[in-house]
Amino acid sequence: MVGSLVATAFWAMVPAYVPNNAAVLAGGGRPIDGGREWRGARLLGDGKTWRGTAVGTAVGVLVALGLNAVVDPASAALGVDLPTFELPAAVALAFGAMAGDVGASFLKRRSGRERGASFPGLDQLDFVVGALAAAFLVAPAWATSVFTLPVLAVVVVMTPVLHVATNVAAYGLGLKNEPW
Ligand code: CTP
Ligand code: K
Ligand code: MG
Repeated sequence: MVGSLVATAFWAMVPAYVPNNAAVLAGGGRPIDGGREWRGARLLGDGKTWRGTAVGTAVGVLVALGLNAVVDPASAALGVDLPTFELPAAVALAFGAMAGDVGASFLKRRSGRERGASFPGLDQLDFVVGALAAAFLVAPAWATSVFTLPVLAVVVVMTPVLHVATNVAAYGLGLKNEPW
């Protein structure tokens, strides 16, 4: 029961988990805010680039399509009815995750935090809020059937744990400048 909830929650969120990590690898180039400032601080900062956002979104969508290709054997192996990603849902999860992260940077700059500064809570859940909001907006029937209340509860508890673990690993591997 709990195992199948965790499996469903993880599977359904993979297209939202992948983009931020892909952006770390792909980042660089022109910042989205073009260097502009607002009220004495950068609008978003150099950590939010067009390339990172585009590549992150694309990789998230491709991963969702890859999961679709193996949904039957994966469901059979786990004994869980895992969801197939409708294309609009896949795009919403991936782009929503990136947009949530961009929104968080906007809030970080408004609160005087420099690029790379941590904002506990926001750092771990910004992309979850963005991905889920976009999925429920763009593909409401799909999102409602996949993200039931128990699945949402698992997502909210599991994501920060996974996020902290991946970022510490990425920092350890020298891929990220900070362990958050
Ligand atoms: N990145 C990017 N575009 C994005 C998100 C991330 O290019 N939309 C890349 C940047 O190289 C960024 C790195 O991934 O520095 C790590 O992402 P993140 O931790 O979100 O950015 P920070 O540099 O910490 O900046 P901020 O304080 O604004 O979060
Ligand atoms: K971030
Ligand atoms: Mg950071």
